Parts: sequence; C-alpha cells; structure tokens
Amino acid sequence: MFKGLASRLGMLCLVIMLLSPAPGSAAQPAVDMIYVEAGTFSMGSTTAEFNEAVRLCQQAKVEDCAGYFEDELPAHQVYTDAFYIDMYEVTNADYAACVAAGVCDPPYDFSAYGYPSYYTNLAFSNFPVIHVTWFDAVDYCTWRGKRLPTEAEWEKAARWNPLTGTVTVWPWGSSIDGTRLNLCDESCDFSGRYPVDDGYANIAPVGSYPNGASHVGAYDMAGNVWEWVADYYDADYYAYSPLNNPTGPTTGTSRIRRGGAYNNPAAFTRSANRKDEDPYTHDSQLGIRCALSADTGTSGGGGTLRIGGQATVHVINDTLSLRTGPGTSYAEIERLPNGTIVSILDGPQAGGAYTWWYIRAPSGNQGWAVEYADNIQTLIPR
Ligand SMILES: [Ca+2]
Ligand SMILES: [Ca+2]
Ligand SMILES: [Ca+2]
Repeated sequence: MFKGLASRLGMLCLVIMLLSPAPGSAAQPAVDMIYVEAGTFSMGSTTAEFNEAVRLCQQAKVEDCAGYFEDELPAHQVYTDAFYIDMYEVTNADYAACVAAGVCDPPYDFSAYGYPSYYTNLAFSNFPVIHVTWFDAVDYCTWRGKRLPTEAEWEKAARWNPLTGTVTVWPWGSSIDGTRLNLCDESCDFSGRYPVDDGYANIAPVGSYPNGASHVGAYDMAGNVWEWVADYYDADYYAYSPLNNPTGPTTGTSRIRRGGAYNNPAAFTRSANRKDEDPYTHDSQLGIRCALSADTGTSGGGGTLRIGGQATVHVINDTLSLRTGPGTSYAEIERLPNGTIVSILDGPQAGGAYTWWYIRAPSGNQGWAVEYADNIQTLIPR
C-alpha cells in the first residue's frame, strides 16, 4: 500500500543523493537486490578455519580469541531455498523514507563515531543507517515488503560461491585483503588495527569496495557496519541446527549481528563470525540488510501472483510496459517481450482500471506492470 509513496520518496531520496555528493565516491541505486539460488553450503568454521581465525586474532593482540569464535563450530551442511538479499547495507536515505512514511522510528542517535552530524546530514545519505535496534530493522524490512535474512541466508550470501559450490573465509576469498573492505585499518581509532590503508578511519559510503563484493555480488558483507539477522542466538546452535532452511532457536533473549565493522580487527570480519546481541541494542557500528524469499512455486502456471515469486510475461502481438508507477499515465521504462520471466517485488496495487505489480525485469530495471489488461498484456504466475 505504501509502494506509490515509497517509490516517490525513493526517487526523492535518489535526487537528494545525486544533488549532494557524499564524501566517498561510490554511487548506488536506491533499491537493489541479488538473487541467491537454492542449494546446500557449508556453514560455520572447520577446525582449521577456527585455528586460523584465532591466530589472526592473536596477531592483533586481542585477548581470549578462542572464546569469540567457538560458536562457529562445527562446520555443517545447510540447505536454503532461493532468496534475494539487498546488494547494499540499508542507507540513511533508505531508512529516512520509512521514517517519513510514519512507519519507522528515527535512529536513536543522529551522530556516528567520527561524524558528529550523520543521519540528518544529506552528505551522508549514501552511508549505512546505524543506531537502529533489531526491532527497527524488522520494521524497516517489513515496510519494504521484505524481511531480515536468516543467519544461514546471510552467511550463504556472504561466502558461498555458486560456481564452485564451496565457501570462502571472506566474501572475495580466503585471504584477508585490507583493500577489499572497511575494517580497523592503520588510521582506525580502536585497537587491533590491521596494517593497511583501506581509505576510511570510520564508516564508509555503502558499496565503496567493489573488489570486496561477495561471490553472488553483495557489497560490504565484510566490515563497514555489522548487520542484524533474524535468528535468536545460541552459541551451540550449530550442533543441532537442521539441514533445511534453519531459522535459529525457537526462543532466546539475544539476536545476532554479522560481518564486523570499520572498528574491528580482521578476524572479526570473517563471514563465519557471529556475535550475540541484545535486540534493544543500537550503536554506531550496527546496521541493516534485508532479504526476500524467492519462492518460484510450481512451473507451468496456476496459483496466484505473489511477492517473492516469479511471473512470465504473456502478450499477444504486443509487449508489456514496465512503468514508473502503477497506472497507464506513468512513464515507460522499457517494454518486455512475450515469455520474459520477471521477479515480483511488491504489489498488488490498484491503478486506473487495472491491478499492478512492482517487478524486476531481466535487465535489472524495476517498475510497475499490469497484472491483466484485456488478455493482451498479462503476468502469469510461474
Ligand atoms: Ca577502515
Ligand atoms: Ca557490513
Ligand atoms: Ca562469535
């Protein structure tokens, strides 16, 4: 129901972002998600990976390193269904749109470490939102028609390589490379500095490290800011976690943050690292990334269109219009030929005489398409 408003606010934020160059360099689209296919991966750390993590941690002169990483054991097989995950950490501009819509609470603190004016300063529109609780993260993702990733989905998107079926210690590979992420580098104010200049002493704009993208193409899954995931925390969960689509312990008091941040030593930015967290916590190192189920349903039609599903474009002597809004008066982004498979991101919404869905085309373009118009333009569920 909010999508029309959200789209306009999103465009407004994008305009604001374009008008006010951030201190960093990276440009990014307002909304973008990555498809992660169904399949099994090895979650958690092997004993060898654990030992190497402890060694790297001790090298940074951190105490009780083993105690931080024992909850990554044992490595175990996990299957997840297909899902989408945000390409970027949720930005201040993204989050501000939800606040403006009257749905999300503002962050608890408008400053960031090193940046006295942050959330309300348009120069930081493209930086990750921080000072948000787990509940704020849930509210934001829900408003976008999404949800928080499960801990398993998060780790799969961070370190699983679909081409090889294997996992790496960091998103890009298994060796630390201080130029591929924002961690506690040589300019960092905190202890455990890694001897490299990564360009940022504090938080960086999202997407600042294209060489640090994960195998599926998600940015900043190592470092910059930690990210909330959906599950309750149990240090021993991996000993009894189910194979299929684990969603964490059924009860608990702590949630989980993932990925490490700009103020952490290298060992804490490994993709298997997990840290328990009070869901009411908010701080200058913790943000949001959302996910979305990609239920493809049964092939061959039938069923109904639904968010997270796919549809096939069916047109007769015509092409399907992808528009900037839910109605025929909105501008056309592109035209999709018969047989095009699209992903459904939001909807339905009434517009004029028709019903509209917010979809993503194979080009990556996102926009509104009509569900059914006189049997000439139709979206058929897959
Ligand atoms: Ca840094
Ligand atoms: Ca991150
Ligand atoms: Ca841990």
